[in-house]
Amino acid sequence: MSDSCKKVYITTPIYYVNDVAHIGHAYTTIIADMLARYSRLVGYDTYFLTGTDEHGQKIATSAEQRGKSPKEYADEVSGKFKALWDDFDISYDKFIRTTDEEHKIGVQHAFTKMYEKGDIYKGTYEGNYCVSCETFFTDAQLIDGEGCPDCGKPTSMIKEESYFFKLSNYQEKLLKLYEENPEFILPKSKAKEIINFVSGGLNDLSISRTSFDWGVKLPDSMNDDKHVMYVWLDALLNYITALGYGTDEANMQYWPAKVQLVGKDILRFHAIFWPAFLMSLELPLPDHIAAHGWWTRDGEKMSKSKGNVVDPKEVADAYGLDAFRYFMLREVPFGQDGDFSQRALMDRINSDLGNDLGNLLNRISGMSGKYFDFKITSKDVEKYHQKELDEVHTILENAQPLIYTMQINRYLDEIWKVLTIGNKAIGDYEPWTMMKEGREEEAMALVALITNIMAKVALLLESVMPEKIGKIAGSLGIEISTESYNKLIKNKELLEDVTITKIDALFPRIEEELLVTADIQKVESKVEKPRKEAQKQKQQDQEPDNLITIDQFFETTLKIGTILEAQEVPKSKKLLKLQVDVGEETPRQIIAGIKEFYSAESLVGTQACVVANLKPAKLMGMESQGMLLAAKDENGLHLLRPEAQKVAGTKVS
Ligand code: ME8
Repeated sequence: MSDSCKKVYITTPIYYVNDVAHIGHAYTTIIADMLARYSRLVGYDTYFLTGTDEHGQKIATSAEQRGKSPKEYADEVSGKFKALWDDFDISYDKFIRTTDEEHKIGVQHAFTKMYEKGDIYKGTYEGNYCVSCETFFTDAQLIDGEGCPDCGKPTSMIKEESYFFKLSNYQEKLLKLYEENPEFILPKSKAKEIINFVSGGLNDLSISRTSFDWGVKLPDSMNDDKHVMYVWLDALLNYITALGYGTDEANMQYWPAKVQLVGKDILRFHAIFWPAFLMSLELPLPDHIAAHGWWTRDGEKMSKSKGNVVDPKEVADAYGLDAFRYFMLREVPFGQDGDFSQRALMDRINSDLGNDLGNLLNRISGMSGKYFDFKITSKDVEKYHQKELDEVHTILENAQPLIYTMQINRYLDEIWKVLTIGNKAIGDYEPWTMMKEGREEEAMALVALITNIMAKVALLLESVMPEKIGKIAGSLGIEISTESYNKLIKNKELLEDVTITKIDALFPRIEEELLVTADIQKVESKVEKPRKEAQKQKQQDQEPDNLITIDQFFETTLKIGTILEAQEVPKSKKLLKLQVDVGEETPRQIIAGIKEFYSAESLVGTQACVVANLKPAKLMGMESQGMLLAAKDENGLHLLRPEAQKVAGTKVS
């Protein structure tokens, strides 16, 4: 097949709408975007899918806690994901929502096919269910007889009528798949745990629920409207319903997917259930299920309740979107976990992007302007620099296959080797000496070599940093296009004559950490405790005792909370027991000494300002997970409240 008609389909997981996007979600989406952009550049007919996963008990419960219908709530959060990806210029071709009508029809169509094939039967399920992971577990899998082995939260025993998918029928076929396609699961190191799991035997999979109704109904032909589909069956099928499976199937020509990106948390669903469903539907299987590692803060999982979530938009706004993209793709080998730190990001910006890349472009415009009135010709490059050119072409040729096998950090390492060749050549050949000695032809060949290196590198970095590379291309007077790729990369040709345009520094040096939100500072103060403490000490030495720095102020996380419930604490004159929504998965219990001033009923539905990062304390044997701010004088005690209603969890600063 010629490259131009080769189809490449790239997918991200569809994200649950019970949470806002954090850098983990951004990471998956940025990798997928990079693959899609590279595929388009190479000339492949590319389709890139992302979207949101909106059904299931977890979403229904989150919506209820916020007093919204599931659809209203899903619309709101799905809209935020989409807006973020648009803001990040993510080049998706379709943003699917599992509440889309076509998706539901497609899922019902798939159910019917599997049923007709004899892969679905009706039975009864009894087991330990984790709502958070929307998964059943056997007794043996539970932690301490109760906890979910994936997320640690308590499971509950559920017994219900259910439809089952005959997963057990697919054990041998799956093992054969892994054996015959050693790159089906990437990185390969992750395949072992899947193979072990499948070799241990597969139970049939419960694929419907009767205990709630926020899901896709079974097809009418089943005549059974008590059931909705299991959210993972519904969700996984998005990868084909987005292409019109069961409705308008024109885009099914993109199936099978080239790479399906997932986080390691959901590899099992994608490497076991998903291929089994596809086999049942008699559809071809994706080339790669690629599972990346986990981003943590200070070695801990990010979560709202820990207050250590990194907001990707804040990072991109502070440091630049392209620098953030580069950092995520370069910093951590695909498949391994990474810890987010502003220091590491700044180092990448100052060193790799500022010194190696940005500076080389400066040198090109500086030399071309000073010696050649910005006009560069490549005509003598081969005469003087064949060796360097050969080296560059070999590196770039060998680097590209690393992309689809998800060795993206190695791909970037290789490209940086090429930049090093360029930077080194300037030092080795000293064009200023050449010019002094009247060796103009040689100096031109050298500047042209560097310009060609920059152009080739720009083409191969466009998928990583589209905006900045657009600027480099503008400066070199080239276009980032498949035509340029074919000429400069594939056919290893050189640039036509070009005129260089001087541009502002692409990656100005960053000396100071730029993020100052409470959450980030809080975590950073743990990560870089010694440095911060020294700083604090220095400030304290210089300042009167009763003043604090803004850093110290931000150590306290203040949020607006909505009081959902209030009860008197028996035998206590002062205490009320409150359930307060501070925008987290579950409300916080706060024991507040305000009974003399407020009745329990008068508080329900009102808002107050909450100190959200206090260590939990016990009051009369009950845990208090925060504190309400209040002011007391001779007129009594009054809670501090926002002047107008705010979304629960809104930060106070
Ligand atoms: O699992 N580090 O959705 P989800 C890296 N709806 N990546 C992370 C991350 C972290 N700390 N946290 C999340 C679901 N991710 C299902 C998927 S697909 C048919 C259904 C990324 O919103 C990572 O890609 O919980 C992970 O797999 C995904 O977000 C989970 O998103």
